[in-house]
Amino acid sequence: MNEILKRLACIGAGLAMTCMLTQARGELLAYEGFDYTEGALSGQNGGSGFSAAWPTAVGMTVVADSLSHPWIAAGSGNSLNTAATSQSDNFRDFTTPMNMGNPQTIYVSWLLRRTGSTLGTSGEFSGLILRQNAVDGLSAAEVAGWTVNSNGEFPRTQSIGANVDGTTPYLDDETYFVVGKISVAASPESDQIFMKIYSSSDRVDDSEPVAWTIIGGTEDNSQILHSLRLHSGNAAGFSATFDEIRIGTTWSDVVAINPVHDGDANADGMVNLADLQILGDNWQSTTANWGSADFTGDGSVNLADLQIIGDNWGFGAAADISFDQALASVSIPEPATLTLLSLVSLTLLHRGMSH
Ligand SMILES: [Ca+2]
Ligand SMILES: [Ca+2]
Ligand SMILES: [Ca+2]
Repeated sequence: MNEILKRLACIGAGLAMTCMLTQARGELLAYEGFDYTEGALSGQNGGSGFSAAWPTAVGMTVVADSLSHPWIAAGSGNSLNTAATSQSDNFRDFTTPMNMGNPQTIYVSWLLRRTGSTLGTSGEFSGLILRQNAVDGLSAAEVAGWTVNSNGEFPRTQSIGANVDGTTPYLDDETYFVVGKISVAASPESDQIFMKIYSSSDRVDDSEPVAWTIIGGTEDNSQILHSLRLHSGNAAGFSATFDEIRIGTTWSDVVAINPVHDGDANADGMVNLADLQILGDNWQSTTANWGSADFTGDGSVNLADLQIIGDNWGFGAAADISFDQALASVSIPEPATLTLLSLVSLTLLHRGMSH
């Protein structure tokens, strides 16, 4: 289908926005959604961009269901769990090695969920690494890694000669969407690695953010990426689950946004009392994220966020009570209650109240 026909079809289907997003996305260099039967990963051969099946490895098991994140389009198949009495480790070659010898940027993303870790305990790492194989006279090299530091909880960027750790640990039983970037500049020794981590409460950026969770040091990463390595530690009771691995050359290649509706703090598809209660619980917080009712993305929960709930009140299901009834019933700490009630009396929220 040519582009004009495709656009007409999209508009005809009432899916213009979806189609535009699809058109804006480039081609993935590799994808692994673990769309395999449950059981050992060894010998499974799917996804795209890989030259052969997963090799034999200990402790790598395909488990039921994909991981999911509220802001990311649903994945396919199952997911990969790593738990072993010795380190879980596996490598899979790309069909076409990625040459980082020229100005080039590679993005990766995946979903990660860790279980059974204890702060400060070693052996609880879990990482995704792009590596140069020892072929054609090249030395094996771990070119770019997005892993967990030796304490087992803090995210880490790993590149040629430099590790940089983040300051906020991964939490157990939380599904994170992780985006990594490795950028090779035209000038030698100024290549850089980046890492952005979104908890299930964070709004995922639909375009590349200025602020990253970790920005690595500068070094020379001009290498050839032949393979993907997944690994995970062997601490007792610890396991990591990986899913929906994407590798591409742009942010939008690897970030397939599925936006949560404005005002829907708990991402359940409705804007109602539960969301307003979350806003009340976090009123005037300055360290908030989407899941704590900061819909504007400025880190603060204030009138602008309340206005967004009001504007979207009742989305997804018929509201059981009006917005003004909801405001009166929700528990919001003093003096916020008075502030809110006075705002209501000023009818600043008239759009929401009319529902
Ligand atoms: Ca999957
Ligand atoms: Ca909701
Ligand atoms: Ca805000």
